[in-house]
Amino acid sequence: MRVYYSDLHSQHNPSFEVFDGGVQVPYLESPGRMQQVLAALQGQAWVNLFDPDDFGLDPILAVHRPDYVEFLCDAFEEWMQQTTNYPKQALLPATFPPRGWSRRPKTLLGRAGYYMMDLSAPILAGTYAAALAAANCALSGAKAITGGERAAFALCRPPGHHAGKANCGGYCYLNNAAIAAQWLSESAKVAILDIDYHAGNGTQDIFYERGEVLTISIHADPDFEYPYFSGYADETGKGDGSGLHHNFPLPAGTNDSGYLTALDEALALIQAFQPGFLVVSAGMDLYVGDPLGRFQISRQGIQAIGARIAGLRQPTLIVMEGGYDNTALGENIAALLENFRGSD
Ligand code: SP5
Ligand code: ZN
Repeated sequence: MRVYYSDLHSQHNPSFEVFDGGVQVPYLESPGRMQQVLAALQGQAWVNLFDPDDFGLDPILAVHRPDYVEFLCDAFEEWMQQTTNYPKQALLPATFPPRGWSRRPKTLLGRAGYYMMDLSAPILAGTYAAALAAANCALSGAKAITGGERAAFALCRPPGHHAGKANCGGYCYLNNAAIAAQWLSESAKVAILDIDYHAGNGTQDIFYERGEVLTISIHADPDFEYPYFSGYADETGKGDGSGLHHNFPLPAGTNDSGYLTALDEALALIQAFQPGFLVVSAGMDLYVGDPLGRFQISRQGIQAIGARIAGLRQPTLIVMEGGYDNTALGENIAALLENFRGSD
């Protein structure tokens, strides 16, 4: 299987994040995550590692608003040019607009508040380059499956599924899976299946009113879990996208059998849609040991999830999203991918 990976992610290395209650903790979405996955995959005879190709900005601008991409590109340099009476590390605002305030301010901190949904996507010197490289990994994997590969894995960091048309948040800046899916949709219908523990609010936002891409997310119920404001069962698409988005909110403590029941329903929807390509947003924070998750999915459960998705027999791009139990992350990804090996 072709695996796409770029070292550029390591330049994006925030030192802290803010948990609920205002507690600062070390940033969970760390460069070390990739080392764990690489270590596990390099031990597999069926894995071939590649650098991504550069697809330029067009496929990114097909899902993200141009003013947002320009902000991501320029923000850190602008931040460095500002004079402050406090130390400047990452660009991270502390003021956010209430509902209904749609004005886009001129000041950098105003724009940062406008484009960020929370405090977990700070912008550092290497953030934009890392986000671009991750998007190129997803696009390169997409290109591989249009070329006849049975499956490809995009080892993306930073992750993407919380990034919407014009927002970052939840460790995400550019929506790698959405960018790849939109690119693939020029050749055939596409389905995105998001198995990250958290609702894929960014992917939902991007495709909500679009007809070419079916989007499905299985996740912790936003009634108790981040991202709180999106991912409910009654959000099913609008306009051209009407009926083409499905959320499966699940309770805390969901185990393998509960999860696989929801997954089977999701797979039936994909089968009925008859896509030409499948994109999987693969967050491993559904694993029982995850520090951010409250599901009870075992390693065997993850392997079963992979086997059932592979059973659709669609050309499949698997895109790395979350997963924060670093000691288990690599083996979890290997278990997920195992059933997508080609017929060699
Ligand atoms: C890509 C991805 O998985 N992003 C997830 C971002 C989640 N951020 C919210 C963190 C909420 C922290 N709750 C503390 C629970 C500690 N047991
Ligand atoms: Zn997640």
